[in-house]
Amino acid sequence: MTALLSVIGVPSSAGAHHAGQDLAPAAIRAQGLVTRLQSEGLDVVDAGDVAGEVFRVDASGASARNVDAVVRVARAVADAVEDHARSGRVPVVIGGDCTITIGVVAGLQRVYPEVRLAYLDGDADLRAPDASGSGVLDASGIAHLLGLADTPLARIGARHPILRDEQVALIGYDPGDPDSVNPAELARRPALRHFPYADVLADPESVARQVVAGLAGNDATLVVHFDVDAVDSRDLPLANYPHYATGVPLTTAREVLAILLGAPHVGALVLTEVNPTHDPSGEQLARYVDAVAGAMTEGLGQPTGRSTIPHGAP
Ligand SMILES: [Mn+2]
Repeated sequence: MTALLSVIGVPSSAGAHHAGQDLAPAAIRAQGLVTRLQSEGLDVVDAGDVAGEVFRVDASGASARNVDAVVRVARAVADAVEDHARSGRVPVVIGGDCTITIGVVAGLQRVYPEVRLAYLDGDADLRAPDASGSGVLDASGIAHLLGLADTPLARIGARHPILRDEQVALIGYDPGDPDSVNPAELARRPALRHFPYADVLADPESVARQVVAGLAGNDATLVVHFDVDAVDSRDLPLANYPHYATGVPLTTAREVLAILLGAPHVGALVLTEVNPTHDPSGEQLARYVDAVAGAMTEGLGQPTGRSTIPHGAP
């Protein structure tokens, strides 16, 4: 059987630098993602949106800005993801800022015993929000998942830390961004697989296959996260926070995504950081939807080789 997909929108910019990403689920649907996947023969239902949040300036001086709203959205995502996964479906979660991926992982962990994360993103997101100075939670997802950041967002799962180093692969990050990655932290974490964008540019297929070989299999359930800022903004200026002259072309991101989505058991796909206000004509969004839908058709349209019905659920 092929994967049974549930599209879940998360109209939230709570954890971002400013509003805009809250508009992405509607904009991506308007570009025809769901009907395109159905026309490719995939079994897709549109499950609608969870309750989102629009960015507001947090003038409290908190080091983790808007954390209450971010946590509320992440918990709602976890509940929706759990429901659909228990029905044997693969949630396709359309964000929304990157903090929603924490909710996706936490929700799947209620259903599957071993959840792992392939994080295709222009950022390593390894800094705690207070260390970066901005307090923007959106740029600290991996730090929260691995327990390097300890805000209420790190405690939404049944486990703490939510993931261990060996359950995560960073793909396509900019190693030169001091707000996102500390080389010493990576050096202290040899089990954390990491492939900066230059590695992906040099051999995207090899990187993607190494990630699949390292994370998938042995009853692991893979979450695939795709932040559009993994793509060089010169090619596709859709990312909420632009990344110029780093990252990879859209065609390369599509190639990597297709291989990741072809892994033995993909439990969820998360699409983040699209800000449709950057593209009033929808021309760039159409390219994005074409790439994502193409990768999903290649990766998820293949027979899974195993049932997606959860087993060993608590
Ligand atoms: Mn990013």
